[in-house]
Amino acid sequence: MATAGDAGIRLQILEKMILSRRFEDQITELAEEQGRLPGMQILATGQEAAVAAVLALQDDDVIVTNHRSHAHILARGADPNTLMAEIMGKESGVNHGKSGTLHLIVPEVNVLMTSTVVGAAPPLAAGAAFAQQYTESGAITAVFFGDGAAAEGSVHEAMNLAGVWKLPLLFICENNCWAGAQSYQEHCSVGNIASRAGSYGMPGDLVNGNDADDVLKTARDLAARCREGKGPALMELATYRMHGHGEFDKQHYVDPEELKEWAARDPLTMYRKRLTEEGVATAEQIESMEQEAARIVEEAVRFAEESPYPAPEAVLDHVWAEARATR
Ligand SMILES: Cc1ncc(C[n+]2csc(CCOP(=O)(O)OP(=O)(O)O)c2C)c(N)n1
Repeated sequence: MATAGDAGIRLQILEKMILSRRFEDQITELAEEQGRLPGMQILATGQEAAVAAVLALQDDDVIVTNHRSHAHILARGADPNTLMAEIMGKESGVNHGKSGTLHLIVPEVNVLMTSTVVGAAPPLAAGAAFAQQYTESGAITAVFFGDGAAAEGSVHEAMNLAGVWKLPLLFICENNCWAGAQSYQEHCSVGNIASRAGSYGMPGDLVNGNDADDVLKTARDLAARCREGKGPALMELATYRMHGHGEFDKQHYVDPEELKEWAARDPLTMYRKRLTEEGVATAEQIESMEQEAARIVEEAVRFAEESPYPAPEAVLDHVWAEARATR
């Protein structure tokens, strides 16, 4: 569990959780105002404790993630202005307005890929981890994916190969109980996904995915193991998706009691309370984090709204990698 020496990182986790919630609440507001936000928005509201897994990593580690990625990317330290501009499809966005929210790439902070192609991230992450192993870089890769993705063949292939080659790859399954409109029980044959790890020769830990301290501890332990050359590991965060699949989805298929139960275990409320009770953060400190997050998000929206859309003639720019001569 967290120790007295962890105060600094726990404050950073809380700060990033607050920023992520504010950022996504803003997206929810914009999505409801017709015309201010193009395309589909998929949010990680309720899953913010995953931020602790990102902060357990080193700066040179790589992350690969799926369509529910804003919290991961903000925790990694990406610029909220260019992230919001990308989500709004603007030229000043991290990918020049070409990716939108679903396929973000932020190489400056080692976010190799975000993809909504379900199950696409783990095989690519295995490639990144292989490169790290081959070049003896000492870095590792962490890949985030959902419980729905855990049922895809590509994820099992990536786990098998990572196990065989002992890749420095940390698999992080955010089991938020839903895949689109399908519940976990409807698409998964086992009680928990972590138990599958043994089939691929790696450890698998199931953690309370709404408890940032549990997430931090397990991510630190498993990342250290990957870094020591002991091969991959899997952690499953038992959490819940508080919004629909996208902002268009009003969750008519979800039992309101279930939503209420999970709302009572809101990771942000719990962490704020715990850090205050333990004397790690004062109420004033938390209030100032909230104000700072509101200021950052307001500035990001202003920056994005004032930025132009990409010119029509630039439609093919930045879409393909430039060919590089290798010899
Ligand atoms: C290969 C593929 N199949 C189906 C879809 C449609 N789809 C998009 S997200 C999603 C659900 C994914 O669920 P999960 O992996 O649990 O992630 P979550 O959205 O719950 O975070 C589906 C079926 C897709 N994008 N790609």
